[in-house]
Amino acid sequence: LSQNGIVIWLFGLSGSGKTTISTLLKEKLEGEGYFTVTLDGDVLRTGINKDLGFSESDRAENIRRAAEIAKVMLKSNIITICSFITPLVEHRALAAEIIGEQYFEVFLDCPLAICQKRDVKGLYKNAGLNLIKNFTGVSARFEPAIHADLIIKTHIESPAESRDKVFSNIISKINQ
Ligand code: GGZ
Repeated sequence: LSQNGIVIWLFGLSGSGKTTISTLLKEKLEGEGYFTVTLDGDVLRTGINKDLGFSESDRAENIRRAAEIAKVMLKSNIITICSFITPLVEHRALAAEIIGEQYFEVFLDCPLAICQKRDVKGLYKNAGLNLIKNFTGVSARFEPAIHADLIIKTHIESPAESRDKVFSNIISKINQ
């Protein structure tokens, strides 16, 4: 592959747009001829991470495994787009440490109230009724970015605008 690998780590609340942006970005990168893989929390939790729940330590293990997979991809110059809530500063620090210099962190900064209103899967409703415990933003901590390479406000801009913003920020790093 003539491309340089990178790990684009999208984080933010459930409903902040991680999967949407990830899918759009993968399509765009593939359209331009770059080999791209996506890793999604929701998906990994049905397979390799199905033994994990949502305590802070299980989330850390979820992130650790995902980051280790992304690191393997990186060795083969693959572009990996990771979508995980990654709620705590220490979770992001763990991913950054495992992946190293090709880690590119993107915060999907969308207010909780808007994520709750979107509620695509009805999870916030159930979390509010206490049918789901430890739900991020409702009954589990979420720490906003203190360091992020890029911050995207998905409640203000369109998914295509957000995708283009990420794309233009990483393109020079994969063409080096
Ligand atoms: C947060 C939960 C929970 C709880 C189930 N808290 O929006 P979704 O549904 O499709 O994606 C969310 C996904 C979060 O998994 P991650 O691996 O990204 O989380 S973390 O990085 O914190 O490990 C959500 C669903 O799982 N989900 N229960 N209690 N999200």
